[in-house]
Amino acid sequence: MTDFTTGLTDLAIETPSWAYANSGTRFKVFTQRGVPRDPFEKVADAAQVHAFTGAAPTVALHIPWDRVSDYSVLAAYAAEHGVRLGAINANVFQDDDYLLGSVTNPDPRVRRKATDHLLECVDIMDVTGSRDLKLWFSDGTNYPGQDDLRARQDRLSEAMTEVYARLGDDQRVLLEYKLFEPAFYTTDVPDWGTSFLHCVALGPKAMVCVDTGHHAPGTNIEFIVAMLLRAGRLGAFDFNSRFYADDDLMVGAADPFQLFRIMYEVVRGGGLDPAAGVAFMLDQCHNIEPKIQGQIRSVMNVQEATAKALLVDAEALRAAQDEGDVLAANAVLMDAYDTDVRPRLAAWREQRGLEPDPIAAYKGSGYFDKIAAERVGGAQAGWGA
Ligand code: RM4
Ligand code: MN
Repeated sequence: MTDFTTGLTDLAIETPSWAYANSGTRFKVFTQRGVPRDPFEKVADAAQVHAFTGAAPTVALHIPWDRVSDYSVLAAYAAEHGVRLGAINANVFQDDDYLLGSVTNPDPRVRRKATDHLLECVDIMDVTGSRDLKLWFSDGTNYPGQDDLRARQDRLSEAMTEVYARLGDDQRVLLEYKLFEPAFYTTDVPDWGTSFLHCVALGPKAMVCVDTGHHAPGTNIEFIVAMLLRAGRLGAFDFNSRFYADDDLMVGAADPFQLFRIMYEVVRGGGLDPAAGVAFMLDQCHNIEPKIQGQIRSVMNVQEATAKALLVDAEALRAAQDEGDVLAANAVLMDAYDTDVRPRLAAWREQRGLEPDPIAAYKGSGYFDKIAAERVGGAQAGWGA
């Protein structure tokens, strides 16, 4: 088991470029002051989250949302701001051609176009130095009989095989699953089992991405985490919080206890060790709250859950489990969960030359007033929904 300080120091949380942009629901995208107009401004905002937390050294890009003419310039800009470019998220869900799917579309022309986009994303990774290509497909069907479910799996496999062959030695593909939405009858990668089967068929550089918002209510996510870590296939998390469906709210907001249980299984399975290759990413949108503060709060929530998980007395737990002492074993876990870790986290920050309260420090920095004044004119980045 990892010790407390090493575990916390190893924990690196990647923030998503899209969290800094305007977002909303299918009813309305609200605009906020100071929102980035281009990927450079998104990276600058992500750098603020890292500056105040010391725990968010990378920022994920979404292509084409974050298309730039020269990715080496964006990578250099990130480095100047103290962060690195992280996972490349391929977007094959916002083009009219994808009405009936992207890589599983019945039309070979559309499949070719989607696969070419994925390959282009690997080209971008070569320039940015990103390790991970993250794939989430909105593909699926709305009506029974609409398409052949098995043929769609074959098409998915064909595209993934082509992309996998294009990966460099140190690059990986992360396959994300989601129960439903936007397809409502079948989704082509609806669950971890489907993702896992494709990953195993592809090879060791294919890993499963667990988006915490992509399960049916009541799903035991920590069990999935334990299984994937055990099989060496937990590639990444997309952290967020859900009350109902894919809410994309701040991680740990609805159920901090679930986040603790997930992080306990991560710790238990050695997933905090950087060598395990688990990427801890946020996949969130801040529709009504300030975005940079929302990201800082989210990083802190993951840190708090992790700190509690690291406090679980492994020896006492094992002893209680071996004795079959159900209540004692449960109490060991609850003791850790019930510990107020905020003073320890404040001390950890101070040891690293950071302010103990990142939100207060960010608010006092004047950064928001500066971007609100400077970022006037131009088109704010957003989902365009
Ligand atoms: C999807 C999925 C992907 C993310 C998009 C924005 O639901 O979670 O990870 O790229 O949303
Ligand atoms: Mn996601």
